[in-house]
Amino acid sequence: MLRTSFLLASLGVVCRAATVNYNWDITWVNAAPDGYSRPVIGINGAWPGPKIEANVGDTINVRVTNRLGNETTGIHWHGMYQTGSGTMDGPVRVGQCPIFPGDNFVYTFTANPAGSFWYHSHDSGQYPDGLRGPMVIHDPVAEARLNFTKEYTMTVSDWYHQQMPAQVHYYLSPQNTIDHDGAEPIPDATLINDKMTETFQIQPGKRYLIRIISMSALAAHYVKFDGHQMQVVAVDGVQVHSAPTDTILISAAQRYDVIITGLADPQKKNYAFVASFDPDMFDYVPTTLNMNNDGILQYDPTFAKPAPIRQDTFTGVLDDITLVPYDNQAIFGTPDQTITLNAQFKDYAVGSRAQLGSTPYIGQKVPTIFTAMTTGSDAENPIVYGETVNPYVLKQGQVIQIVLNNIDGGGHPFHLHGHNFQVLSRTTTQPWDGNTAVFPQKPMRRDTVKVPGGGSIVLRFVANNPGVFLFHCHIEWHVESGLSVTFIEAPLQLQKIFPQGVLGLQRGMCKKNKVPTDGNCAGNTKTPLDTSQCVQPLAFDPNPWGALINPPSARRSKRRARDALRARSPIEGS
Ligand SMILES: *[C@@H]1O[C@H](CO)[C@@H](O)[C@H](O)[C@H]1NC(C)=O
Ligand SMILES: *[C@@H]1O[C@H](CO)[C@@H](O)[C@H](O)[C@H]1NC(C)=O
Ligand SMILES: [Cu+2]
Repeated sequence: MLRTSFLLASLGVVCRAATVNYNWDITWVNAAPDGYSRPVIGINGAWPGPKIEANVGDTINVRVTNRLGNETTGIHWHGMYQTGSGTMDGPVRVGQCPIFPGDNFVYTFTANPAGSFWYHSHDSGQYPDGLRGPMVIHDPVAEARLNFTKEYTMTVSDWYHQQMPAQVHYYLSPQNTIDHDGAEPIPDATLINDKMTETFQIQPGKRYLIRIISMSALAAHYVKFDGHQMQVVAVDGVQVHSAPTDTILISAAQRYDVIITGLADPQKKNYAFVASFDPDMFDYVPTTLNMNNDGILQYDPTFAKPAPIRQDTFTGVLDDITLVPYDNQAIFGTPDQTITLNAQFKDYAVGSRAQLGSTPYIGQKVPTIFTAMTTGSDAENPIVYGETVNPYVLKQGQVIQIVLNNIDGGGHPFHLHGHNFQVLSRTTTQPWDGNTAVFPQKPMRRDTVKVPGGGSIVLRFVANNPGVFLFHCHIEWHVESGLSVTFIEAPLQLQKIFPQGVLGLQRGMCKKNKVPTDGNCAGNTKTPLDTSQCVQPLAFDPNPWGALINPPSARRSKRRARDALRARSPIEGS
């Protein structure tokens, strides 16, 4: 209560905060969004799941009961800061133990910041099986300024016919290395709002806010509205000075809030819009794959249906790095700590794996946040977390700079939990050259940024949010193959601010399911620096899921430049 009022005061919000409650049973249901019926993970017997809506500063409670019977779960509230509520962030084995079948857990967190977000399972590559949905946190002041008549939510996603457990099993297997050079399964459809044709009602001269939210597992989408320019007003919950564009390219987990204005004279026509797959990450483009999902801006149902937008290449695509935040926040000063990360894929006997830190990410026996909470002053020593979680300890209040070089040929969207970050530089063909003179003075901020194939990105943020936060590629396949590192942010402060009651609840749930919650990565409370019993690097589970249903036939990989780049010598870390 005290914490909430303090937060509201610091946000300058005058209206009183409400509590928004959701009660979710996570269940299997059948759905056929593209005409192909399959089991999907629904909420309260329905799919797609509900949209979460609240005002900034509200308390959101979501009681999640796992009624799947045969899978664990855990839900991440993508983009929420989770200040002082670290075990509510959701990633399993990082911020909590899994919610086992039959168990329930109440996520309680403050709706902060405002903007367009989404929720999704953060357990075992599960969200592409349907457990994801939009989340909108309203800021009445910002929305009044934008002066729109109505808002629409527009989720874009890729969709698979096969279930994730079998696909992840195949993707990580040596067979996939042989068949496809470790390539990702190609989706079967692209969805807008979890269906094939979405219609937005539009009136001449009126302004509409469209919250474009990518819930993709793999593919980025080009989004374009025929005859209507977009004004980009926010990215990933960060308001920006309005910027016009004809086309956006939205990667997995990113969000763009755009204003479109109804034409004064629509000339007795309705207008098409499209979400079109960017094939960058596709091993090949199947001839049967419909790359487009067509929507309609409808002025009048009696006007003719528009011809769909069909483009092989999209031009006039917004470069997000040119955006300027509405609050004009200045570039954070000289970094106190620079973390250099190289994103790369390697083939092992068990199959292809990815790594961002010193090893492919593999979760430890003790969820990382519990190690941070229970190892006293040793929590500041990265050793206690286990090498396989790629732990980086951040000091309270320091300016952290991330330099990420992408050794892979594909573009990857990197996401930081618990923060948004300033984006200072992006190169498309080479590692960062160290030139800080080109950094913008009021850099764009967001929480998920695309790093081009073979290129680099430089980010800064302030370690002002004690907690345990993942930094990872948001392509779900790459999460499973290990493209993650863990930031343990101000662990001693975390130990002080974290509510013991909440910790107790979590502990109870873990203990019941025999997940240790105390001590180092192996649950060693006596000698936390002894990590010999922890999961060691390259301890891959070669068979994380069951057998594959209908394995894709072997075909020659048409892998792009990735092979060539992989052969290139790795860039030295700092
Ligand atoms: C769990 O059960 C559902 C519903 O019967 C099924 O479709 C799914 O494949 C099962 N998952 C696993 C991992 O066995
Ligand atoms: C708000 O938008 C409407 C168009 O929908 C416009 O007519 C009006 O002038 C705008 N108001 C302000 C204060 O900008
Ligand atoms: Cu990736």
